[in-house]
Amino acid sequence: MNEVDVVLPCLDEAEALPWVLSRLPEGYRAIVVDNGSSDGSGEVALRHGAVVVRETRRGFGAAAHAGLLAAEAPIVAFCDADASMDPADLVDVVDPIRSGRLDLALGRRRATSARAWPLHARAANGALALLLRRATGLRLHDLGPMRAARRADLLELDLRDRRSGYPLEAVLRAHEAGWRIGEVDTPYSPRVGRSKVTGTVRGTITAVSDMSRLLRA
Ligand SMILES: Nc1nc2c(ncn2[C@@H]2O[C@H](COP(=O)(O)OP(=O)(O)O)[C@@H](O)[C@H]2O)c(=O)[nH]1
Ligand SMILES: [Mg+2]
Repeated sequence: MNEVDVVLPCLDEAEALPWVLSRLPEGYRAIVVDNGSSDGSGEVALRHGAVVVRETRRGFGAAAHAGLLAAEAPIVAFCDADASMDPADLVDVVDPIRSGRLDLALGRRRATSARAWPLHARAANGALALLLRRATGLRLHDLGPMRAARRADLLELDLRDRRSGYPLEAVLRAHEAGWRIGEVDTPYSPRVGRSKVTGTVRGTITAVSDMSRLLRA
């Protein structure tokens, strides 16, 4: 069996997928969760060797969670499918889980160019990370999508958010459950194709409101 299953939420990423799927480390299996793409992403993913899960309910969390439910490996990692992050870097994120040093490892995005991370998205993310630090005392700087944990642990968190709050809810619930949580620096580059979340004003507002609601609760 593979040691790591990698969940890749995907909404219209046909252009990015061939590179993304070529970058998976040895022993890692890709699970692309196609969330109603209209650009043939699912077929591209199949052609490039990924397991494809179709999730009809829209939303980043719906896709991420469907991927988790489909995973079978002892460790599950998450990564975007837009080529903004390199799946090869997952090795560094998975390492503290393999060694048992952490229960949840988060990739802290480090922009490789100014274009990688739009200013409004970076500011919103920074503000949410500050609120998260205040709420939990955790020394975290990013609510990025690249992460890893043991599959059985993740299932036990029983996450409910199915939109943009999913990554934050995971950190909050993990903290409540007493998990050891830490960050690993990961390069962040300009995506291929058009952004669905923070590249748009509407997507950013949804993300910030989903996340603020969780922090208030
Ligand atoms: N399945 C699914 N994936 C999504 C959805 N929205 C975004 N994604 C994927 O989640 C990842 C992050 O989205 P992206 O548009 O890059 O957001 P950004 O990084 O904030 O600009 C990409 O792999 C998208 O294809 C969605 O509603 N459903
Ligand atoms: Mg992106």
